[in-house]
Amino acid sequence: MFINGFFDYNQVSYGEKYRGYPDNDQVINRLFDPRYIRIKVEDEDSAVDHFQVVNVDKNLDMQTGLVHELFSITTPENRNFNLVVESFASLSKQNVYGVKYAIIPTNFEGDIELIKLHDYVNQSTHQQSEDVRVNQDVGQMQLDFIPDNGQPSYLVTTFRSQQGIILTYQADQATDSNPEIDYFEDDNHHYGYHSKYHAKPGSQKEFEFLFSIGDIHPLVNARMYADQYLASLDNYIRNTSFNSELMASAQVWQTFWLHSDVKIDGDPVIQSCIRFNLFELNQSAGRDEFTSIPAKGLTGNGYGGQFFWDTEIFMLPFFVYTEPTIAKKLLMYRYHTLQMAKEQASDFGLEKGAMYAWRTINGYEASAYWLAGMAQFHINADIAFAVEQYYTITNDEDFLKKDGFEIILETARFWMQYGNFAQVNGKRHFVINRVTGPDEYSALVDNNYYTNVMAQFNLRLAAKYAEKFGDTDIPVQLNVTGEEIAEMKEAADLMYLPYDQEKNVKLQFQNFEQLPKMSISSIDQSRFPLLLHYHPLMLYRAQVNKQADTIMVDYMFPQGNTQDQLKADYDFYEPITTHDSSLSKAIYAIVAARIDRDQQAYDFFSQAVKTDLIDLHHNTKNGIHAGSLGAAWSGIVYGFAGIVNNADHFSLEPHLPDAWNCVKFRLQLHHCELLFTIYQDQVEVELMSGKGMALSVYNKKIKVTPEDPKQICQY
Ligand code: IFM
Repeated sequence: MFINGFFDYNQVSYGEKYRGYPDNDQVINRLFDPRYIRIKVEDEDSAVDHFQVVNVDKNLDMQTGLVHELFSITTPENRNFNLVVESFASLSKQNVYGVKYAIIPTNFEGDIELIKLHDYVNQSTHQQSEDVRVNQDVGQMQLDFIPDNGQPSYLVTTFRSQQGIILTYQADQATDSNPEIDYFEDDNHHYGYHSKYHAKPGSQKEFEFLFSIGDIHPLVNARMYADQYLASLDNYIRNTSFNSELMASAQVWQTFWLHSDVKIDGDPVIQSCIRFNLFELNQSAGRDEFTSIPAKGLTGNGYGGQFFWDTEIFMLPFFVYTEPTIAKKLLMYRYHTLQMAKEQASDFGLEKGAMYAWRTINGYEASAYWLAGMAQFHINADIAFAVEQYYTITNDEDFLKKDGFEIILETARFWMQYGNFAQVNGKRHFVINRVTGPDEYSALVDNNYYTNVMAQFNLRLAAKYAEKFGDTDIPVQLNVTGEEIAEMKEAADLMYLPYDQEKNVKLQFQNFEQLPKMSISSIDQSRFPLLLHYHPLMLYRAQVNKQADTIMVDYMFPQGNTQDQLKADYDFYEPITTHDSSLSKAIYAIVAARIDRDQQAYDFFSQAVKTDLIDLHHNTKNGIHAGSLGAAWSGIVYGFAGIVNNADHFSLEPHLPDAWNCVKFRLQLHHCELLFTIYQDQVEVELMSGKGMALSVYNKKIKVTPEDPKQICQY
């Protein structure tokens, strides 16, 4: 069990620790598995004896969120029984988790005792790995039972981060035909539930439990107000049942699917995969403004459960277009951590601006390998880009004024501080040297194309909104001056963007063309991902990409590029890209679709969308690849449906895969909800709510209004 934002620090030990290196890593805590159950059969005890457990079946019902598992269990004395475990994490009450057991003896009659007691905190997984992406460390937690509460209740506190949460759970007998369940205290003063009954072969008895899991509090508060917190937690699970909570949660899922589902006619495997992706995204997203989406969702502690640019660039588009309230909360997390970003900029030695952490939970940098970590300064512009994307699609002026603009301004200030004006080839330019771009097989380069384009965008946004809010008191509050804005505009206009005139390609960074090409096709399959088999410098010194880098620019800023330019970039970077990062293939799929490389688009997309279901990177055990799940949605919407969303116009240029008869999805745009049904040769757009809007399909203009809500457009 992972709780978003519940983490501990781990001291990082460095061989040589230079100034500014973070002292601590941040690691999401792995709590006990609430499905854990101890079963005694006559004199055999699952906690002591070796019960053989075979997982016969496991299903996730994505419509309701219910996980259904069937285990066949054999005791050392050959007693057989089936155990059915059903569980769900509630979406209607975010604190609630339900688990239900059914026990069915198959070959014996005898006494069965069920004990539901969780007296440990860190669920051990015995994972040993040399993989840098796996987090070996676990937080240190302490578990205290809260006595005499009438139901088992715990206070879990962390040692170093000084956080505390409270949990409690109740048992529900469901029907009178099920054995009674009693609350008990054992000799160690640990509290739990147990039930003992006499069972016959084929008889089925059920036991239900509802957990109520508290919010994260500072340790002192958690201890001091434990009783009060507990009382409010009790409210969530009092006078209710597993089934009622499951139904309530399923209803929320139903609403989610109504607005967010993607229906694909003609490709059942991809259909299931995309739904799994959307399900996981929705499960993992922080909704309290103080958490974001960990790179592994809430399914593993790979990458420490930390937040990266994955949220803003790869996952946020899905939320902005389908669940804008969640998108806003995710952006508010960045607003609430802006203060930390400013502190970081100042500690770093900059006079102004904000420097967001490359990877973090609490807002402070947790990356111990700064070359592929902190130096990925593009995160600042990525966040500003996300603010703009949210604003242009939702027109949430209030957010922009109160929070969004400040993020944009402070990140723009960072660029002015970190970059500088300089002469390049005899011309005055703004340059940003010594940065790491998205591709983690190069580091500390000069003028990374992606970074510079993003910084340019960030600077222009700051200038645009400083002018827009010029008549308000916002510029004064944020100390914005006319000179500052003029300088930002100049920097944006003079931004240096390296370009290879001979090959006609955007250069990943200055002097990239001087590096030797690494021949990926001649490398044995066993040596991928390269990061596990080569010294980083061997990769940094070569033309080899872990993931889309310059191609990110072609994905995010398609306007102003000719087809020839997109093709040249694609043909240059695709052969040197290993896609060792799960964030790569969906992006290549989008650009491939735009340049009519239909088969490649489909191949890249179908691998990206299946990333975790086929365990593409052989590491799903450490958690899902949340960014890739989000990028797969973008693959459909930006790639196959071909949407392009400028601030002032929305258009579609579909490239549907041959196998698909049609794809259907809804988007929320400018307070309207539109249902798109895209066939091989026509697009149907239906206004589901809102005042209506104009858009275009391959340059043909259409308009949907409440009076005329449905338009069909051939292409
Ligand atoms: O943010 C990514 C990065 O782009 C590639 N390495 C893994 C990170 C977390 O997913």
